[in-house]
Amino acid sequence: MLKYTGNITGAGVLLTACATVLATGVAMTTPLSAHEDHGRFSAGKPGDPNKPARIVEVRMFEGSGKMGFEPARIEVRRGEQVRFVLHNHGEEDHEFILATVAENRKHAEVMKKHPDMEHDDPNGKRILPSGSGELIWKFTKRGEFEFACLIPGHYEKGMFGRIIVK
Ligand SMILES: [Cu+2]
Repeated sequence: MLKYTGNITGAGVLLTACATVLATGVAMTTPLSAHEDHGRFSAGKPGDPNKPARIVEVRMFEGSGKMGFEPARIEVRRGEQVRFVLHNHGEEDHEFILATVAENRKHAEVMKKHPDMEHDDPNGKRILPSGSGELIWKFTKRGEFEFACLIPGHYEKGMFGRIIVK
């Protein structure tokens, strides 16, 4: 068991299907206790489906040159577990990847080189057109995080949103 007794800097490592994405340069100033972080996910940890969760419905859409999520800003409390219910209202695949802004931007660059990469990870899901899916997450750290679709071209068209953990 790793134990962090002080602040860590640049230790948020996102391990997904593309393990090449490192969160170097991501400064985290929140002290972490031993059970809150295993160094794997920056935005908290995978949720427990057997525990209560607040349900947040998120719509994915596209149209008139834009793509996005509705809502694009979600506030949660530290320690809160959220069941994201994702609905793809578009005609293309979309993804919901939960990480820091810096991680998602790096991850998006990797996706440009590997456009056929698909995600089905604790912090990321791909949803087919007219499909839906769920992602349960426990937010263990205060701060600002991001959910984004990293399919090439989608992020640039506005497909990202913020999660504020208070
Ligand atoms: Cu998308």
